[in-house]
This record gives sequence, C-alpha cells and structure tokens, in this order.
Amino acid sequence: MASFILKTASLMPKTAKETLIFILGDQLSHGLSPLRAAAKEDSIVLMAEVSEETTYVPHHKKKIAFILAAMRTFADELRDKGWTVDYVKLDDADNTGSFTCELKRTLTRYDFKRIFITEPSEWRVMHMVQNWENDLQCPVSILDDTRFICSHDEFQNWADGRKQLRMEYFYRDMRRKTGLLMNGDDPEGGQWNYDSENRKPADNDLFMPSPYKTKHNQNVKDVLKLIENQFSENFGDLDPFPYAVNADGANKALDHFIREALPNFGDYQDAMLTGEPFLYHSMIAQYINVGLLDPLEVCQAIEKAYQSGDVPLNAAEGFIRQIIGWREYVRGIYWREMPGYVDQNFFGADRPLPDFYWTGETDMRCMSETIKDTAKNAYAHHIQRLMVTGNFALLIGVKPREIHEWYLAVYADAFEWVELPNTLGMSQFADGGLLASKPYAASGNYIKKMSDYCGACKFKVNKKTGDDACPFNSLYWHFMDRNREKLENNPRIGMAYRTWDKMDEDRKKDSLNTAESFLKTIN
Ligand code: FAD
Ligand code: DLZ
Repeated sequence: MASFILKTASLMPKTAKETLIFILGDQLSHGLSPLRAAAKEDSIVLMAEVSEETTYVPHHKKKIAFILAAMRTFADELRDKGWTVDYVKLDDADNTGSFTCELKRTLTRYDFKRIFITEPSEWRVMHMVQNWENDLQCPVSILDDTRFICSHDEFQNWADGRKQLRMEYFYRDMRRKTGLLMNGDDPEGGQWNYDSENRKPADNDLFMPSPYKTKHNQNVKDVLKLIENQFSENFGDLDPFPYAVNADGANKALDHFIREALPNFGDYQDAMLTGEPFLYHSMIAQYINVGLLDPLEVCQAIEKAYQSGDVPLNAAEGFIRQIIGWREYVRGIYWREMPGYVDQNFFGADRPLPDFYWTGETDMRCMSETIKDTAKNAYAHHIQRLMVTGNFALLIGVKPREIHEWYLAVYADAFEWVELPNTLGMSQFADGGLLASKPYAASGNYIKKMSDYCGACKFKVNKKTGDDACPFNSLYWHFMDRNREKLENNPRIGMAYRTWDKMDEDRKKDSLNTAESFLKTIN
C-alpha cells in the first residue's frame, strides 16, 4: 500500500519550498533552532507519530499518550502562528512507521532545497539522521539544541584532562555560568550545596500538596482513545491522565509546584511514604524533557521564589542543582560516552530482570509500593528509583541493559540521554565509577530510615538472616562479598569491608546462605 502511494505521488508535480523542518517528539519548543533559522512562508514543518518510536521499548501507556498529545497540540500552536505543518498521525492509513520513510514520503510531494532538524537527543536517532543526507539526496543541516545550558563543546572542555568527572565541580561551574544563587563570585549563603539538610524522613501527618491536574483538550481525548485501542497490553494505567500538553499548561504546573510544594522540597527530597508517590516533588521532568518548559527559565522562577522569601535556601538550591547540575551533567556524560556506554557491565551482572518489575507482585513492601506507583502514575521519585528498584537490581545483579530498558519504558520522563546515565552509571555502577564515586548499594536500614514501608512488610527489616529477614540485608552483604575484588580499593567503601571482616564466620555464612535462598525464589 505504502509503496503504491509513493509511486503515484512521485508522478504528481511537486511544490517547491526552501526548507523542510523536521520536529521530533521531544523538541516541542517554539524557540527551537530551525524555527528561528527558517522563513515561515517558505518552509514546511513535518511531525510524525511513528511505530518505530512507540515500540522501541514497551513504553508505559501514559508516556506514549503524553508525547503524542503534546506533539499534536504543538502542531496546532505552530499552525496558529502561521507555520504550514504536515502532521502524520499514528493511525493514518499511509503511515510508514519510521522517521526516514515519512521524510521520503514528504519528499515525493515537495522539492526542498534543504532539511533542517535540531540534533536528536538520543544517539539511536542521531545515527539515523546522520545518514539522511546520503539516503535522501537532499542537504541536511543538524542544528544545535540550544535548550541546554551546557553545550557539547563546553562539557568536553570541562571533562578533558580530569581524572574524575564529579558532578559537584561541574555544578559549581554551571552556577557561575548562569549566575543562579550567586553573590558575585560566591554562592548564596556561603555554601555551594545544602544536600546534608535535605534528608529528613516524612511523617504521615504532614500536609501534602495535591498534584497539579488539568482539563483534557481534544487532542488528549483523541489520543487516549488511540492508546486504549492500540496499546491496551502495554504496561501501566492510562487513567487518570493528569498531564498538561502545552507550554501554557506546563507553566501552570510549575507555578503550582512553586506555590504548594517547593518550600518543603529540600527537607523531604529523599523521603518515601506509602500512598504519597509525589510528596513535595515537582513532576515537571517530562515537561522539560519534551521542551514544554525551558530548564533555565524554570531555575530562574525558583530563584525568584527564593528571593521573595517564600522558599528556604536548601529547597531552592537543592532544586536548581538537580537541573543545572545533574540534568546537564548526565547529558554531557551520555554524549561523551555513547555509543559504547550502553554495553558497560562493570560487575558482569547477568541475572534477568525479575518478572515482578512488571506487576509489583512481591512481598517486599518497598518494591511493590514503588512498582505499583510506577504502573499507576508513570512516575516514581528519585529515591524510589535509586534506592528501591535500582538498589534491588544492583544487589541481585540484574543485567544492566535489562534494567535500563525497564526504566526507559516505564516513566513518562524517560529519554535515553537522561535515563541511561542515571540507571547504568548512578544506579548500577555499570560504568565502574565514571559517574558515581561509589555504588548506591544499601541494606534495608536505609529504606527503614527514609520511609514507612517496612512497618507493614512481611519481611522484618531488623532481622539480618532467615526466611523472614528483609532480603535487602543479606543481599547487601552478598553483593559486597561477591564484588570484593572490584570494590575493596574504593576509599568510600573500605568501612563496609572492615565491618564484614569483623563479623564471625557463622554470621557471614548465614547471611550469604539467606541471600542465596532468596535469590533462588526469584523468577
Ligand atoms: P524533582 O525531584 O522535582 O526534581 C526536579 C527536576 O530536576 C526534575 O524534574 C528533573 O528535570 C531534574 N532532575 C532531578 N534529578 C535528576 C537526575 N538525577 N538526572 C537528571 N535530571 C534530574 N530523570 C529523567 O528526567 N528522565 C529519566 O528517564 C530518568 N531516569 C532515571 C532513572 C534512575 C535509575 C534514576 C535513579 C533517576 C532517573 N531520573 C530520570 C532522575 C530523576 O529521578 C527524575 O528526574 C525525577 O524523579 C523526575 O521527577 P520530578 O520531575 O518530580 O523531579
Ligand atoms: C518517545 C516517543 C514516542 C513514544 N513516540 C514518538 C513519535 O511517534 N514521534 C516522535 O517524533 N517522537 C516520539 N517519541 C520521542 C522520540 O523518541 C524522541 O524525540 C527521540 O528519541 C529523540 O532522539
């Protein structure tokens, strides 16, 4: 069918246009480089929903719905601004299913002098785009993505020649560059980082802000039906669908966060509470990642709230650090290390991902809460990702690629450039310490301290061995013991090995046996 259309279309006279602008699903910004570089009257904007993208991992239903609804709404806004937009819907009869073939199909109808695209955020797509000029016989300009604070060159210059690439030093440079929370050359309050103030556990009787919700526009209504029809077997719940799908709505969600939750963001950043998946987090990563919010403008709004006295410094600094520090830093690492990064496996971990990552059906309360929150909301906050599901996968030795693909599938904010370094580097230490100075491996005690999950758990967090002991306790020592050769020279881990070495042999054996028996119950 598609080839018939291509043939008949190629017989028709073509319309001449200067520029074809191809906009991807995470490039939904009105200030995007090609939209600034090309003339409206002489350009066609192409946007395409394609099965290649909706299926490269088994995305959460909400994630696909969010991206497609935001793409359609962005296309409407471009038309309102006077652009001519060719929009290909996923269920259009002629849809060929890939970016390259959709581009070819457009080229059968128009004669373009050039194609403009903003650099794709992921290596997989960048690789494809780099072949277009040859494939399509049309000049292709890949323009910079100016929506980041640190360019690729700047990151390379910062990283080159350093023995260790630690986020903290990069972050300080980004503070200096942006001037955020700076007094001349000095950091506001005299300290660069207030992380030590951001580790309070949360209590059930704290006032919890309600998350931002918005009304569904027609695009959302149409896309929700499409997802129900075409992706009913995918992971997660589609309903409720709370997301804003344009910049205006995303800015309202940001304002809601600043008003309702930011003042407590710092204190409770690491806390976990049953039935409160969002706590004082912002839930804006998906908006920034697709371009509905600009990261620098977000940070400027946070700084303004701090300057007006509404928000304490530990909250404002903690939040700004996540964006101009971590977010920019992981992007730098991703582009510096790809394409080999995805294959790193420092510990040689080879266990398949347990099935319960897709169902939440496990007696470990922390795991079932986090996975069920994930299925319901396409969201879990950073500590749930890092210290619960990530920690568990690390301790049992899941293949890094399998846990990476899980994170890439299940969160609405998941795009490989940000997800991969967080998963493979920070959470799984699969890069051997390029990104993190030590593995984020922890026993049940950390989860007990930072959450209320353990109280109602079938396993006892205070027990170290035996069938009813919290599995994180024995798994922690199993992980440390089996990876000793690779870890014992790490200065940040020496203490743990000294504790292990002081334990009597029977206790060590009990611990390893408990872990072994538990591992046999998985999958
Ligand atoms: P908040 O807690 O309110 O933080 C504010 C903002 O800071 C976020 O919206 C985000 O833009 C930024 N941010 C915070 N932490 C990080 C970080 N470590 N790296 C990059 N940006 C950060 N973030 C993603 O955006 N996409 C992912 O696919 C993703 N995968 C992750 C996988 C693992 C294993 C881990 C440990 C973390 C991952 N993160 C990812 C980082 C972080 O967990 C999410 O950005 C955050 O939970 C999103 O929720 P929020 O918007 O409420 O963030
Ligand atoms: C994640 C995603 C999905 C699910 N679907 C589409 C799509 O149909 N069309 C599109 O342009 N983008 C989609 N995306 C986002 C892309 O995967 C993302 O823009 C690229 O991976 C960036 O390199």
